[in-house]
Amino acid sequence: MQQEIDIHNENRYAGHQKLFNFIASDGLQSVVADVQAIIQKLIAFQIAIPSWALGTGGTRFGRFSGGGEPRNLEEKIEDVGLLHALNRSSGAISLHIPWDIPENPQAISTLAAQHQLKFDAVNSNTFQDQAGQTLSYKFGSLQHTNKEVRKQAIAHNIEVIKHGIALGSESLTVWLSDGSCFPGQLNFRRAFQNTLESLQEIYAALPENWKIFIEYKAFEPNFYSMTVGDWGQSLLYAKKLGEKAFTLVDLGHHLPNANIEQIVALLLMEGKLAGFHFNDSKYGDDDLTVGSINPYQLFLIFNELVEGMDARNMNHATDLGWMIDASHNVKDPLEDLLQSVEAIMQAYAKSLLVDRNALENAQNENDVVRCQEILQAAYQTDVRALVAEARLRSGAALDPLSMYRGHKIRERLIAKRGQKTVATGL
Ligand SMILES: [Mn+2]
Repeated sequence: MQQEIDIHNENRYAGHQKLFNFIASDGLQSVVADVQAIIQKLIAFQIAIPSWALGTGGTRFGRFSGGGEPRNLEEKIEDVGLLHALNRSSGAISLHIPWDIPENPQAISTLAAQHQLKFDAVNSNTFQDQAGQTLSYKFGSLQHTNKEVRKQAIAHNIEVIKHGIALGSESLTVWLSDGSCFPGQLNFRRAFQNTLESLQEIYAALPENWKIFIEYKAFEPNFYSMTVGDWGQSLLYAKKLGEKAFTLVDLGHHLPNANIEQIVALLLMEGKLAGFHFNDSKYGDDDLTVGSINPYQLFLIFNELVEGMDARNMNHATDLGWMIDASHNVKDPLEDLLQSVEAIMQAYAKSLLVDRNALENAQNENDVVRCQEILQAAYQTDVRALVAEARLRSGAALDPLSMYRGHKIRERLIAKRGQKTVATGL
């Protein structure tokens, strides 16, 4: 693969060089920026890929499989390895248990290391019943009125932690579908208390260096109440649990028009922001390609992230967990993930261009017009050549998507795996 990438880059080098020289010399005049420092930050930035995004997603109406989807955990790791070889920005995979139970952790670790991949957060699943499961999660898991169901869900989460330890993962993400569909169904206070007590037992099982991420979601699959429905509820749990507990923000898990950038700024200020599930949406939890609907919002979120992390002297690349959580039914999942990673890198690069001192001065002077000009000068800068230069320097392809298509990678996967394949969990 590396040889093919080198040829691809040689063929595109002259064109890229022209664009990069322009942005490095003239293109950034409207903003204050240290080009070399930005490129180093872009090279260091890695976005984890979830194991469930590698197959074509579906809706409750149906699923239209693509060909050559990964059939098992090994092939999922190969797919992420492929993405990482193309962009050098996808250096981690996030596993979902029980969809991806590593039967042989040693072999799985070795395979991941061959692709230079790390294991990001492990994800538990108490939102569906598995074959042979004793008790049902139909009416919730950690919140359940029946203590035996809660115990089963707690045991599952502890099991997930054990799988994670075996692979070198260092965090557990808990997303609960718990809630109620109709008024009167649930005593909110009791549901919260049950959930908190259950989380406390899971928290007690965390290794010393681990974190637990509490992901919230406004609605679906429950449509009247969600027991971890918004960032306030998640923060309550995280604060009550202790210093290893954090809030995880999934962009699609808000009500329409929520000011996510403000939520992010305040969680960071409180030291309780764990990380991100990136996606985009027009209506709800649409799970669309990152940056496909509202790239300006994505930039504004990154603007708050960079400002907030710098204020706390945090390492952009390692102090928060960055992950894509998207899936849908009309694109090649690998092409979609390449687009998502590119959108994230561009938003991050633009946020690094914001003239922080000028913005602070303008804010202090209440010069609203100037504030907007400063933000938009960064946002409107074409940073594609900067991101491509970071890829070039890290050994990735200048244009990952065209390389993926030009080398007929999907066709090769179909030839190897077959036309009709279904990824576990889908
Ligand atoms: Mn998510």
